Amino acid sequence: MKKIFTVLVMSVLLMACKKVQKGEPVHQPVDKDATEETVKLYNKLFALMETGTMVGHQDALAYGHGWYKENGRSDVKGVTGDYPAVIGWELGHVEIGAEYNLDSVYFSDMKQYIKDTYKRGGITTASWHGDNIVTGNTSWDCAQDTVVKTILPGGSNYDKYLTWLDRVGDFFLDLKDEEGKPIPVVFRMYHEHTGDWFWWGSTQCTPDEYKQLWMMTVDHLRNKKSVHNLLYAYSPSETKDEVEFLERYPGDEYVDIIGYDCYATGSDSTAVANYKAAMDRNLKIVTTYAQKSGKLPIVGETGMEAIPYPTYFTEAVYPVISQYKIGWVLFWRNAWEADKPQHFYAPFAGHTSAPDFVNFVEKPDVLMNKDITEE
Ligand code: BMA
Repeated sequence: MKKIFTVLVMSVLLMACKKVQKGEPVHQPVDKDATEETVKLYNKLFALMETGTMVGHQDALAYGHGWYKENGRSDVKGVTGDYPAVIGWELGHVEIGAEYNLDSVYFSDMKQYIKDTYKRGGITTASWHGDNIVTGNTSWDCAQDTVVKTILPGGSNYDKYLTWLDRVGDFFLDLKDEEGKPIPVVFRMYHEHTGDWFWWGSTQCTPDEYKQLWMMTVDHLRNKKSVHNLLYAYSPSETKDEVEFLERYPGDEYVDIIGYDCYATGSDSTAVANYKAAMDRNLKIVTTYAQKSGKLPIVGETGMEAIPYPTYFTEAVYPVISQYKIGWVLFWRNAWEADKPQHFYAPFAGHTSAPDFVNFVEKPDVLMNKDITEE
């Protein structure tokens, strides 16, 4: 409640500082026809950022460590008693018309989870590991490097790719609240593109081709498909400086939210020190550019696989993120698959890092679902 009050006060102050007319939003998404709820969400994100950083978790409601599809369950909730404020979803395979995504989450269930989240006052973000349209393999297939070129206007896969974008657009258009209004979502597409492991990555296309891919996607979704419930998030993997961060940036007219993906590799104090340094450097890059451009800074994806360092959250994450104003930090998924027992990034009940995670979410400037809703 205290946090909500602060959010309200900060929103009022923000409006006053910028001398806006009553009713005029301070922050306008790049889609000039964005729905009222989308504009509202964008402004809410800026206001919330003044009070703290929201906790996000990928696929939080669909499954977790050792379970799949249990109504109302979430590993984060099992540990802390509350849902994460931000929930991430993965659209991979929606483009080919599949019933479920590449991690076996049915799109029909995903739509319901997104509706539930919105009703609860939570925030939804979506990533998209779309298939390689040339080979029909996954997004990690980098066997040859002309995929993006074939997708761009004039390319051999251009028409087919538009049908893929249509399916992505249809998914977003289908997200409606109880009154039938479109639910606003943050679309974090073509992510980690400064790395070289996706078909849209740094060795697979030129900076210009990447920018064209991004702009073509936004233009198609908003102009041709009339999808107006999206905020667009740009999230490379970690970069060394602003020049690298912006090398493939499609421009301020095409991006609402900027962030980066950064993981801790290893399990000891050296791993933690390296991670903290990388997080600090990248937070500086995104918050500095966010200030200049008026965008919202976030951490698109992060985590330490299997959390072998029991105080990772309060020792590695919190001391760094608390130095900056950012919208959220999203921890990657807790795999349900039996063959991936070590693939988890948030604790589940009984894990050695669970008490530390509780301490983390109890910090006054770390926000969970209850901290951003009115109840
Ligand atoms: C990766 C891993 C994969 C998963 C993919 C898309 O980082 O978690 O197991 O399929 O993301 O969610």
